[in-house]
Amino acid sequence: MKKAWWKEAVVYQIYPRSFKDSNGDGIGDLNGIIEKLDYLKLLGIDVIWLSPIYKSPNDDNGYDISDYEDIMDEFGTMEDFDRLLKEAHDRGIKILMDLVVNHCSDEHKWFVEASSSKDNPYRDYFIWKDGKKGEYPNNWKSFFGGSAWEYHEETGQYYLHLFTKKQPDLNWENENMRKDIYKMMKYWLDKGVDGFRMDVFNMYSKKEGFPNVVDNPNGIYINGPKIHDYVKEMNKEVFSKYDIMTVGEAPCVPSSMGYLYVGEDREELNMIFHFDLMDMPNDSSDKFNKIHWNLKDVKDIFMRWYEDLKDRGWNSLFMNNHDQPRMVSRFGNDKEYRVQSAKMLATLIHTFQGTPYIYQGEEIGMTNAYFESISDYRDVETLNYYKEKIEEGIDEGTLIDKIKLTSRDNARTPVQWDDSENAGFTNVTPWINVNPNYKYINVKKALEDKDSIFYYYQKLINLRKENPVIVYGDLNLIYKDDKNIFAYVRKLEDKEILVILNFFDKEVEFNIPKEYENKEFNLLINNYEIKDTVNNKMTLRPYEARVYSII
Ligand code: ISL
Ligand code: CA
Repeated sequence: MKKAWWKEAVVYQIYPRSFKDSNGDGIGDLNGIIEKLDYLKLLGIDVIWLSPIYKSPNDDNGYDISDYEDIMDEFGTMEDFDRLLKEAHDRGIKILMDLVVNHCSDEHKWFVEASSSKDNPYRDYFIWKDGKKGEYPNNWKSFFGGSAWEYHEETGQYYLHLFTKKQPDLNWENENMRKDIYKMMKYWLDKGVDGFRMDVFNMYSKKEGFPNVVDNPNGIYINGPKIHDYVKEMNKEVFSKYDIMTVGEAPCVPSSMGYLYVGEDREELNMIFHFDLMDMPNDSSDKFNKIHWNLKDVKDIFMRWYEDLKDRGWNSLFMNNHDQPRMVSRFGNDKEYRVQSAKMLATLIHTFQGTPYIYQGEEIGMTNAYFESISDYRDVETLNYYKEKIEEGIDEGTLIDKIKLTSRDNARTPVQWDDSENAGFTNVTPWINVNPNYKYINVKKALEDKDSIFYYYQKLINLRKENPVIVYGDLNLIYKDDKNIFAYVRKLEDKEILVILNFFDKEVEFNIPKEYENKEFNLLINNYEIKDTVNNKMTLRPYEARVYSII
């Protein structure tokens, strides 16, 4: 397995709006991030992925960019950014920028030009179509509700927007547009940023003729016909000229297709985020449906991606981000066993093969917000969904029950720094409410408790640094069909590590596999106090995680 710094790194995602407010306007900002760099250094992470910080009217919290080379007013100035980059680099922390170029904002100068007349030179930077006898050009749906086409009165055509109507899709067929994007990317790389997380990159290519979607959009506007040409071109024009890290956000990519994007000989990306785990159960009809999962599917997904990329590509590992419910609430137990289950899940992410991603607040076991009133929600996806369903006649209680579990705002409440008012995030009313549990879940408390989730993450991150087997070792699943336990052995040359995870709130027996019965086991990390020495049979407590090196 080829070595690379981005395989050995641990990434920490910051959603700046909710991280730390430094100037008392209720919105997190760049100076707030600078204040907390020492905290991140203490945690031990290597890379920060910054969700978008560019100029934006914030229809989708910065994922609608009106100027790619300027900073959002609420977040600060370019001088603040330059200082952030320097302060991070001084601490040995790299910075990944969010590259959102499937679409921009309708307030971007390109779109303002493009919509001024049909023969404006920028017209073709976007996707315009005539209506079909007063109907939409085709049946494509926006991810955030309704048609993906918006009628533009003044010029009498529709433009495409796969997300909100304030996020018009860029036309990747247009070579000038692509060149402008590459130029912008170089602007950031020349400043010294260390790579990109690429927002829905696998939607850049749209199928010629814009056919109706029949079953699903795969091959039409997701993983479209020219997607590999575009990524390869971007790699040649930009990535290949720098020592950087690239990770593409890739909804609807099956593991069998993963290699095509991240194959080491493909000259495309370093890794992608697949959504097999996040999309469980695969109900594309309504993403607000209750989230069910079983351990067998979880294991299958992890193993499928491991096997399909083995020795030829690299995985990313995550169980939540700014678009998903909190991982301890979804896959663990955010009540009685919050601490144990948060540590157990972290053990999986940090000992499987791939690059681990931590989403802000995860390291202290932050939970879903479970807001009860629609007035507490801010996310455009949630609000559009609510409006649409109320219009369809669905009752409010039913809707809130679904939204409470799945809304993206569950992950977007402010980071809980201490137990003072507003959790030490701000000294005014924050843009979104703080989770009321900040009184007992907060960074200050975590730092004072040697058994906290925080220190467990710190230890996991250290273990990864000290044991190359955790990064590069092969992986063998054991007890594949066990319904309660996820266990595997990692092996690199003569080093072997055994990971045992009880995924549920019941005690369960674990037998050391026959071939290891006579070996010695040396405990590397666990989320309970273990007093007994290892016997061939052990009882795992609720959500217990153990990692042993095998001697
Ligand atoms: O968030 C989702 C489901 O709730 C996903 O479908 C999400 O919309 C998809 O993964 C794309 O996400 C990315 O692009 C969006 C932006 O709203 C998300 O925050 C971003 O991560 C449009 O830029
Ligand atoms: Ca602020």
